[in-house]
Amino acid sequence: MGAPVDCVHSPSSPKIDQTITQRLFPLPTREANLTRPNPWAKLVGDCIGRPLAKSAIEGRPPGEMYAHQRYDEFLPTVYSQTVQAGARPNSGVRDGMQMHRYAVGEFGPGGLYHNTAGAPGFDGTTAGVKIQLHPKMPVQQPNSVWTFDGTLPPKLLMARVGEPILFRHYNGLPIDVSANNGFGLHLVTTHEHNGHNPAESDGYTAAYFYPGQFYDYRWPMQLAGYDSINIAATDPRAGYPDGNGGVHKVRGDWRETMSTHWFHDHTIDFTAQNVYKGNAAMMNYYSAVDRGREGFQCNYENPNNANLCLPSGTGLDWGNRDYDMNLLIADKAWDAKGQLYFNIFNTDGFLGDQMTVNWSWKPYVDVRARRYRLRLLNGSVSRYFKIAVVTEKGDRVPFHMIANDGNIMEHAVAFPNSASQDLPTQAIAERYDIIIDFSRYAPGTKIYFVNLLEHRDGAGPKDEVSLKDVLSGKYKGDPAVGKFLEFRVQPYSGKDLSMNPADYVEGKKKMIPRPEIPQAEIAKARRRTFEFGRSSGTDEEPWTIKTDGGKGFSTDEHRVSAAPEVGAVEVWR
Ligand SMILES: [Cu+2]
Repeated sequence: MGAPVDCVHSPSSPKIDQTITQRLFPLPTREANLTRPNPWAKLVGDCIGRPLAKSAIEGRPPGEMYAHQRYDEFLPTVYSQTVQAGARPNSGVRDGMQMHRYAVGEFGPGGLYHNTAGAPGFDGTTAGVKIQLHPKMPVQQPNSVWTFDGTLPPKLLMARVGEPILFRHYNGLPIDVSANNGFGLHLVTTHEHNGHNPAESDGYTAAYFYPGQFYDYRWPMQLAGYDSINIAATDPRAGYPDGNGGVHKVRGDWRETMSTHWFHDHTIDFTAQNVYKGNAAMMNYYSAVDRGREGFQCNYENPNNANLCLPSGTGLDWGNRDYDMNLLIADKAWDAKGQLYFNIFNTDGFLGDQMTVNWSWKPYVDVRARRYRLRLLNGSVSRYFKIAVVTEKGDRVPFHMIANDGNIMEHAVAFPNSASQDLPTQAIAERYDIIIDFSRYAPGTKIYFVNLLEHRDGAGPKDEVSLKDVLSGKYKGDPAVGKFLEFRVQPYSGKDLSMNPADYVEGKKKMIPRPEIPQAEIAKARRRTFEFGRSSGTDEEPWTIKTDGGKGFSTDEHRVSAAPEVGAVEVWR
C-alpha cells in the first residue's frame, strides 16, 4: 500500500484504489509475513520522531501462535481486500466487483436500484458518492469518518458457507494518533461477529495492527460439526451454491448453516468509537439452504429441496439482492459544523441523538409491491432498539421474523402476535431478518420503521414509549425515538417466487430443524455457572466473573476458567 503524503492523512484515492484492485500481493502465508517491511516504516519514523526498529508488512503477531490453524485444509480459495481509510469520494472502483454488475434485475437499467444515490449521474455506478449523512448535510472530513475503502455506500461481504476466504485488511489510517477529529484510534483488529473462526483470525482485542500494515484474516467458513457430522460431505443440504445451478457439498451439520453476519473493529478499549466512526460492515453467508435465489428448486415445492427460496431475486445463480436488503441501523451525532461527533469521556456508553440507516439520516427507499427480506443490524454502540413497522396511518404492518443473529429459525414467527406487537428489543450487534410483504399495499403507500425505545443514558434502555404517543408527537423525550426509515411502495409486474413465511410458522413446515437433545444427555452434562458483575457493586471495583460460585476474577488472558473436552456436553449458565 502506497504511503500517504503526510502524517495526518490516509493515502491518496488512487493509491487506495490501487491497493484494493491489485492482485493479492504478497501471497498470504501461514505465519505472519515478516519478510518484507511495512512500506510506510520510513514515514512512520519521521512522523513520530524516531526510526522504527522494525515494522513488517503484516501486522499479525509473529510465529506459530498466530499461524493459521489447519491452513492447508482450509486454504482460502477466494479473497477480499480493503483499506481502512479516511472519508473520501467514491471512485466507483467496486462497480465491476458487484455480482449484478448493475446489469441484472433491479440493479440493471430501469430497475429500482440501478441508480445508487437517487440523483442524476449515479446510474449504474457509485462514482462520486460522498460521505454525507444527508444530501443537504456537509461532506464529512477525512478524519471524521473512517470506513472500509474510505467510502460509502457501506460495504457488504458476500461469502459462501464452506468456502474459505482470505480477508486482507489494510490499515490506511493516519499515522498521527491525534489526527482523528477527537475520537477513534488508528488501530485495527477485525472481528467477524458470530463467525466460526479460529483464534488467530478472530479479531482478538490486543492483536491490532498499525498504519501501513495489513492483517490476513483467514475465515474457514466451515459448518460446525465439520469433524464429526456428515464427514463424507454427502448431505445435499450442507453446501454452497456452485454458481452453475448446483451445490458444492461440504462437511458438517447443515443445521448450523449461518446467514446474516457483520464484522467490525475490536481494538481493546476503542471498539465503540472505532465502530461508530465507520469500522463496521455486514456480511451475508450464502448456502444450499439460503442461496439468495428464489423460484429455483424451492423447498416449498418439494421438501427434499434445501433452498428455502427466501426473497432475493432470480437473475443470478446465488446472491441476488433485488429483494433482500441489508440495513445497518445506528444512532449518530454531529457537531455544529455537521461533522460526526463522539464523546470519549462518556464511559457509560455514548448515545447519538439521530438515527441513520446505512449511514443515511432518516432515509427513504423504494420497494416493489412484493415480499422482501430485510436484514436489520443494530450497529449502534450503546443504543438498544424496539422497532415497530407501521403505515402512515399508524397501523401495524404484519411481517415475519425468519432469522436472528445469523441463525435461520426453525419456524417463522408472525408479528404482531399475542405476545408482542413489534420486534423484540434489539441489542447492540444483534441481527433480525424479517420478511415484509409489500404487495398488501397499493403503490404509493409509505411504510415506516419507528424506534420506540427510550434511552436516558448509555447504561441501558429505559422505557418503551407507546406508538400512539410517538406518532402523535406527544412524546418529546429522546430524539432518536420516532420514525427513521421510510419505504415507498412501487408497482411490481414480476412474479414473486419467494417462499411465503406463513407456510413456515409453528405447526407447519420447518426452515431449519433444531437439534433435539435427549434428556439423558442433558442430565449427565457437566454444568458450569458464570456470574458477571462488579465484585463489590461499585464503580471503584473492576468487572469480574465468578466461575462456579468461586472468587470473582478480573480479566487475565493466562487464566483458564473452563476447559471443556471435545465431544463433551456442557450446560452453561
Ligand atoms: Cu461483534
